[in-house]
Amino acid sequence: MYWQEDKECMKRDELEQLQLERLQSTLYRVGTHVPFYRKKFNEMALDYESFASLEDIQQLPFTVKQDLRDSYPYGLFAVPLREVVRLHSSSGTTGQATVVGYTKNDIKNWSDLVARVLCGAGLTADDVIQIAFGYGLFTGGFGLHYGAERLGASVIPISAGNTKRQIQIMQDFKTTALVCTPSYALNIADVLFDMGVNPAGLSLKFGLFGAEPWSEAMRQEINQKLGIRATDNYGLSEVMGPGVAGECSECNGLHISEDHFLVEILDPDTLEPVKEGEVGELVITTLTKEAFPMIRYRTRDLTRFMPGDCPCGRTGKRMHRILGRTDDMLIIKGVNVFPTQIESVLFNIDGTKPHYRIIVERENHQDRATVMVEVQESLFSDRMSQQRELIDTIRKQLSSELGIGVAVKLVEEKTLERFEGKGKRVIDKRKL
Ligand code: DLL
Repeated sequence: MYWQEDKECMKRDELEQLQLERLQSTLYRVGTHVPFYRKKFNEMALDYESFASLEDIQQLPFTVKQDLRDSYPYGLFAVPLREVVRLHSSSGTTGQATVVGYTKNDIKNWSDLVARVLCGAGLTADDVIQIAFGYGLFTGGFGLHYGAERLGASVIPISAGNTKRQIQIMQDFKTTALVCTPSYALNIADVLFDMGVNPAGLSLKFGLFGAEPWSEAMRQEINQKLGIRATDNYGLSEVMGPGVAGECSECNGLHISEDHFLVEILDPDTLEPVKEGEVGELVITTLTKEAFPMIRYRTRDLTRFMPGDCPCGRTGKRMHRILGRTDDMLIIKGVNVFPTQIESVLFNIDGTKPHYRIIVERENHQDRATVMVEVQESLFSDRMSQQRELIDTIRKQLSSELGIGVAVKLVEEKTLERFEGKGKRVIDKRKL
């Protein structure tokens, strides 16, 4: 049930003591080995050696994506390259790519932390895990792979894409757990249906999905279509990759591996901690990373801490599934809108399919948002009035959820592009 019970179920005071010790050694590591942090600490006349409490973290400077770009490729590494055994890179869809590195020990910790997530979701050495994340510079494939091997499961390193083959392998190899993005899981479920494969005939029991935001409604859709229990797991290359946090089988928030990551939730404007339980930006400080330690990395991901204890017995803080990113947040007609809000509404309306796009344009200084959503084939051959009724229902529900009016366009099934990795559902054509 636990991968490392002694760490996952630590008493709070013991955990905080461990965090403090690890924070002190991380600060020493970066203060002596990373010129970027040394300079910052000097400029602030920061005496990190006198750090006596975790609260002192609030004195520390932040690190942002641009700092990683400015230090490209190896400027933020805290060890010489000969100690680095692995390099990964984030794709850099916006701007220059960034590079992250791992020592042997980092890889060991990473494997353990991913094994924790897998174990928490209910997987054991008896499982056959199909890893349909891209293998390569993206941390998803290799990260999950090493964790799954660490667990002792049988790993199928199929990588992303070639969906029909995924299904063939799933049938032949009797895959019990599918690991990929939630978008790709939906894509696989649709192809399964098109191929006439009954999911009940598969051995699939678990789905471990992450790497992009998804809604509770999308989870239900995937669970039902694939006949599995899907759990969410979170991570980012800058602080490690997958394995930072994951849901256990209670599906009641993501358990954060706090013995390796110090997490804060801050108001993205004031950079002060939010009030208890409020939504804010997740900021992460690594506590054990050797090659690439990060101090107060601003993830841009929005979440909140979940109240209460989890019946599973893990004691670390839990975070709510990611609600969106500060940079994914659309401001339409001055109102903040997250794509996952739109997704939740669409998934709960009969007749629509779980495939949509959000298009935002600006005309005569006015924002206009259009939601394109695929609908059941039968609706297109049906009376126009039925289509109009559906458009009306979607429009009303969206405007009550979002507080703004949006246009709705129904499109035929399979007209919108499908995803094999992270989905891209927002097209913002405004030149802001
Ligand atoms: O996506 C690491 C990962 C791989 C996590 C596989 C889980 C599974 P990056 O490519 O650096 O790393 O992207 C990190 O993806 O800041 C979030 O915005 C988003 N993200 C990751 N996991 C989740 C999740 C990997 N479970 C960025 N829910 C992060 C929502 C997620 N967003």
